[in-house]
Amino acid sequence: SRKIVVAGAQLGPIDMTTPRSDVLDRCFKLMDEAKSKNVKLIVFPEIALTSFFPRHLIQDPDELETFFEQEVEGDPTKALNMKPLFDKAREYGIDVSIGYAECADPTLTPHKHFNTAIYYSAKADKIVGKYRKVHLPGTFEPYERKDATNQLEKRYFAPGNLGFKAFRVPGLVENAATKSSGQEANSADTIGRGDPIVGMMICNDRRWAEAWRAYGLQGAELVLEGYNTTGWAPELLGTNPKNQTKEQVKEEAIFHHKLSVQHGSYTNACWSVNVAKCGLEDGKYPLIPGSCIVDPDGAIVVEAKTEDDELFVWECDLDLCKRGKGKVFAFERHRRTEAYGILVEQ
Ligand code: CDT
Repeated sequence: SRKIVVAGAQLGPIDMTTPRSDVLDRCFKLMDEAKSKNVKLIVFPEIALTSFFPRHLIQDPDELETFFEQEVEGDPTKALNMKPLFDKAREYGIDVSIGYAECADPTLTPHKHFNTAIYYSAKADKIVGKYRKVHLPGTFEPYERKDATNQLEKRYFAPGNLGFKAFRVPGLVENAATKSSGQEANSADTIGRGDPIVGMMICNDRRWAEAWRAYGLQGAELVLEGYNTTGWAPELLGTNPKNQTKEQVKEEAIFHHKLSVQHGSYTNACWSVNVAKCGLEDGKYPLIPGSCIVDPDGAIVVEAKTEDDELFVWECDLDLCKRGKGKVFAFERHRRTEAYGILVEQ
């Protein structure tokens, strides 16, 4: 059997002044609950430990730096603000995927920053997967409209430079025929067997078919995705006939979120775990909820019910990926790469 009990750890709002220690305490509560439910993998959102700071223009580099985490001795699990979380994961024997703002090269001026997610394997007791967000939304300069909510990811982060690299995770399923130390997704003949093949994406990436297909082509069975998505901002009102009210703006944002993750999971025959940071940050900036786990047929099997800290759990049977991977989306039989040149030429 290739079943894994997976949890999404949705986080409610985090304010600009909230100390990391408060956020960690909230994360620990969710990890305690996960342990009591026999969860093997817990997934936290994008930039999980702070407010979604790219909505603010922060001009003082020292202030900006306070939102970033730095590896210690080349190891993100030792990063000052994250170490307690990974110590807990080790103690509980639970794998953790989490998003954070990464200061990658503190020797450079300005520092090299990425919007990053990592995967900690309790079995290997190390990071076995790292992803840096490729699709950075928003602008470099703040919007001219004064009441707009900025999205300054292009200003604060470099585009991810690690590609979309799937990886195998050791120890998650019993009796895995194909063992691995977590580095490489294997060739087509071992897909659907052995250690699970996992991919990570971050927020805006989920809207891009290319990101999903890159993982699909590596046989990904489980895609982990955290997000911070604006649920309301004045500039979003009335941009089409269907969002004439505040409620409709939020509804539309949730619709596009679910559409993206359901389509991505279906067309690549993989599970996806989609985890929000949501609710009203700083009492002023709403982020959509909609955290959910999607099965390889594109159906939502479990969904968070609140806009606050909440654990949602599902036993994901990786063997359910076989139908799509073996038939409608058997890429090796049906893809027509000779017709796809335009995808990379433009
Ligand atoms: N964090 C992040 O990537 N947010 C973007 C907002 C873009 S506006 C639709 C997202 O794609 O959800």
